[in-house]
Formats: sequence, structure tokens, C-alpha cells
Amino acid sequence: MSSRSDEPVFPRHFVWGASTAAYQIEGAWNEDGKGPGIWDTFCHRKGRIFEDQTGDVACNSYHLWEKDLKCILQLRLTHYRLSFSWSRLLPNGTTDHINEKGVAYYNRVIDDLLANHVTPMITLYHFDFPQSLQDRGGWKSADIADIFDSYARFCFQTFGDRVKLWLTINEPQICCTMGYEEGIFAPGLQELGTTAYVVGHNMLRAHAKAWHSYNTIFRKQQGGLLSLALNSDWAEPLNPSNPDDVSAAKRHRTFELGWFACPVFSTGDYPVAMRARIEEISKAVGYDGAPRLPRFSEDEPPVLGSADFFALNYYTSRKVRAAGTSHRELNMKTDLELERIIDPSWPVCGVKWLAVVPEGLRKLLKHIKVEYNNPAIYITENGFSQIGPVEMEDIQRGRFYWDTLCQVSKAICEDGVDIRGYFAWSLLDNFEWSDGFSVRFGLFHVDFSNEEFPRTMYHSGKEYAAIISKNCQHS
Ligand code: GBH
Repeated sequence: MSSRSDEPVFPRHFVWGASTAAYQIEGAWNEDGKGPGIWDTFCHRKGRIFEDQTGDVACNSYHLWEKDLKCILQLRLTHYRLSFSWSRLLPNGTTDHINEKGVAYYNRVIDDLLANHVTPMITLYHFDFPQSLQDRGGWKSADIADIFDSYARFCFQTFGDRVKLWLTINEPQICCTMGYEEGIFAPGLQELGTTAYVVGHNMLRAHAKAWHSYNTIFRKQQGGLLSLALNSDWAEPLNPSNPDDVSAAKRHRTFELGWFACPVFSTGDYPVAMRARIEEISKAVGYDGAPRLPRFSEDEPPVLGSADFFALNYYTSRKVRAAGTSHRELNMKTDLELERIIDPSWPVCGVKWLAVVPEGLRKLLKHIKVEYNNPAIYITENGFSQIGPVEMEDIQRGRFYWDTLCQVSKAICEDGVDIRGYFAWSLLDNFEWSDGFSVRFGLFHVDFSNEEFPRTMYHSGKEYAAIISKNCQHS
């Protein structure tokens, strides 16, 4: 296969998807036996979220699933990525109590997808952690790994006859930093020093246990694939001829992607440079406690190899400059000692963090190929947001999908990256975490002021659908 013109081309069985997450779309936060999650608690406290909005109702997808299905079919997606609300299935987080109505809801979604020849990809945990487990220490507590493993086994047992693509944890790096160190995301903790590393460690332990459970108990019969979704920006040095910037950019990649990708895909342990850096900074700050970055135990299922494919969430890029920190407290900022810069030539859309850099995705994909032994890659999230007055004719966003998919096509055809699929974030406008409903990522517009929550395809959705229909032979 070769690309002759600017037209993107894709392998025959390329997967075309869109993604959502339970808390962002479902609503029905306390209905039909669902237990509370940390995002319920977080949003119900005032002052956390844009205009104190919540996901209590969101897109009401719990009641309006048929509308979502119509959107999926209108786009002619081959795959749909959604997440399970852990506390809708297991209200207190453990298998002591199973909520049959939650099981029935996801059974219906899965069965409807399959009846319409759409393949589900399920994320077991996308930020909405059960509150009762949070009350017991959440991801800080070592025993969470076994509890997660039981939840995962329950899901494989219940849904795995039909679900063949699984993601355990969505964006552990974001959960650790934003949830436990910066406090911008639930559970809203601001614990400096070691917490983020401990949380990340328990997430990796949990993930590895779930993969091994799948591998030994379910794989033979169910034949599915399992991974975890890792987020990463593309980072390059602000001044490529300044060695300090070069190593700062490398450090950025190591701490963001390498933190989780290296143990799973490369060495079975954290990056050597990450451990060395944390030790160096800890020493410089005068810290003499236990090592901040934990070690994996030989008595536990190995984390190396605990993924059947590489799942990547990519949104943006940064230029990176080395920058000393003035107040030397122990946190990830001090460990990193760098500044992240948006190149003035990059258009920024919607949210202020999202500089549009499609070529950064291609560079990142190539980096993953080289660094992590040429894995099969699914791009499990990528998107572009709108802010302010709604524009149904979102020409710029339509162009974004085109440009991005051209870069993906080049990564496949020219760089030989093994990319299996692309999932747009998101199927629908939805509850965008701290930004509430002020930021819209959907291929479909949702009118939140109308109690029917009508979904209407944006121009960009049509563009995406056109690329799909051109490149995909539907069975
Ligand atoms: C994903 O997270 C989530 O998986 C998804 O649920 C979410 O809706 C989607 O992206 C869109 O945000 O301001 O430079 O310090 C991406 C996580 C967290 C990435 C905030 C950008 C801001 C970094 N995002 N982060 S910055």
C-alpha cells in the first residue's frame, strides 16, 4: 500500500470508532441501584466545576441509549468505545453486591451494538471510581489491585462472551497528577511528594493482575484483547541545539508516557532515567524517607507484557524548555523542572490547552514504534473542542479530522507504524470534567437545554463519516 496523493489511505480492516466515558454521558447518577462515584461527590461540592455543573444528567445516555446508537450508525462506525460505570455495576465497588439493573443496561448496549455490526471496546475504569472504595483509601491503598482484579473478572465473566476489546484503566497519568496531586479532578487531593507515584504504581499492579486473570482464565474461551489507555502529548525541545532543552523534552516524554509504557511494553520497571531523576531531586530537597517511586514485587504478576496492543490518547503537543523550580517542595513539577510552551504557530482551539498539532501525532506514533518494540496501536482518543457559541458548520474541526487522518495514514504508509484503528473523541458533546458543558468535543451536538437532549451531527461529523465511508468496506 502506498499513498500517492494527499488522500489518506488505510489498511483494509482499519477500525473506525468514536469514544465516550460513562460519567460524561450517562447521567442517572443515583438511579436503579447505582452507587455513588468520586465524580458525583466532587461535582456536588461547590466551586470545583465550571458554573458548578455536574454529570447528574449529562447526555442522559442511561435513558437515551437508542439515540446514541443512531448517532453511531449515522457515522457508520465499525467500533464504539464506551466505559462501564464501576459503581453502576458494583455499587460499593466490590463483588459483594451486584446491581443487576446496571448489568442489564450494559447488556443492552452491547447486544444492540453487535446486532448492528458495531464492535464494542470497553474501558473498565474511566475516572469515575466508586466512592466507597475511595473512603477506604482509593488507589493509594495497596489492596485496590485485588479489588480491581475482581471487578475486571466479574466483567470478563459477565460480558466477555461478546466483548473482545478491553481497556482496564483510562489515562493513569492524568488520574495520578490531576486527581491526587493537583486536585483539579476527583478525588480532588493535593498531596505532594509520593502520592502520585504510589497511585500510579497501584494502577499498574491492578492492570497487570487483570491482564493475567484474562490471560489465564478467559482468553482461551473468549479470545479477546486487553490493554490500558495511555495519554501522551508529543514533546520536543524548544531549542533543539540546546542540550538542556533536549533533555527536558526527553524527561517530559519519560514522565508522561514512559512512566506507564516502559513497565508494560519495555522493561517491566519504570524508566531508569525516571527513577534516577526522582532520587536526585529528592536528595537535593533533603528528603530521606522511603523511595518515592515504588518497586514492583517479584511475588506479583509481572507488569511486563501485560498488554495485547498499545492504546494511545493523543490531543496536543508542547515545546519544552528546561526550567529550574524556585520553591523546592517535592512534587512532579520539581521532579520535571521544565516549562511547557505552545508554539505560536499552532492554532489553539476551544480549551486553552489544546494546540492543534496533527503532525505531533505522527511523530509520537513513530516514537512509540521505535521505543516500544513496534506494537499494534489503536488511537483510542483524539479530538478537537469547541467553546462559546455553538457552530454547527464547524469547518475548522472538519479540517482537523482530515489533517489528522492524513498524518495517521502517513505514519502507516511511510513510517511503517502498525496502527489498527482510530477513535474520535467524542461521539457526543458531553460533560467535559472540570469544564462542565462549556467545552464541546462531540461529532454530534447535544442540546442540553432541551429535555429530550436532541443529538445533531456537526459538519465535522459529516466529514468524519465521509472519510469512513471512503475507506471502509462494511461487512
Ligand atoms: C481525555 O483526557 C479524557 O480521557 C476524556 O475523558 C476527556 O473528555 C478528553 O480527554 C478531553 O479532555 O492544561 O496543559 O496543563 C485528556 C486529559 C487533561 C489533557 C487536562 C489535557 C490539560 C493539560 N486532559 N490536560 S494543561
